[in-house]
Amino acid sequence: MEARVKALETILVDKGLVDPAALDAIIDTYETKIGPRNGARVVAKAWADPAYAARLKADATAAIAELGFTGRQGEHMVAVFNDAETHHLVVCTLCSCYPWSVLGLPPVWYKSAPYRSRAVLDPRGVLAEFGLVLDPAVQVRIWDSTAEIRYLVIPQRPAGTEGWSEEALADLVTRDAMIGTGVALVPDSLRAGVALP
Ligand SMILES: [Co+2]
Repeated sequence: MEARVKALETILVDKGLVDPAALDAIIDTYETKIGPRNGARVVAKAWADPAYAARLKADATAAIAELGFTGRQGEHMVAVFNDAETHHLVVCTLCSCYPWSVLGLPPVWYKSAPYRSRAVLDPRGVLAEFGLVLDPAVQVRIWDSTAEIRYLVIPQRPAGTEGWSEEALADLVTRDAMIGTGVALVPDSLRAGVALP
């Protein structure tokens, strides 16, 4: 695969169709400048601001663009909200479609054949391998990303975070929680039952 990509790149560069420096700039942007913190800000705002959550539900592309997150691989976004009854999980069964504008580049496992097939065939088994064991009563819904639509999971807000700033809330939102292979972090202070300042 690597050799085929290299061969294709060489042809495109030779024909003057792509500029290697431009390719490097794009890759660097998504590798180092755009990452899952963008998505975490979207989730935190949805938790803190019900009107924003409603806009996100109605038109995720526009609501995410309000925060300035637009661009490649994020043109048509759909936000799916976890609740007490339903847990959402995102996969691309065909390849590796992923919402770059909010999560950056996909992790290696997201692109692997075992994840792509098993997320559909045995989602609870896959989730357990990520350390996430759901109540059997919770329904798991799988969303298959495509070149046209990219999904962002909005995890449930951890209990006891009422009144937290969006910045503090965003720290609880992991990349995996936004793919659905995890849930939002529970702050240690909450776990220990210690009152927060
Ligand atoms: Co794909």
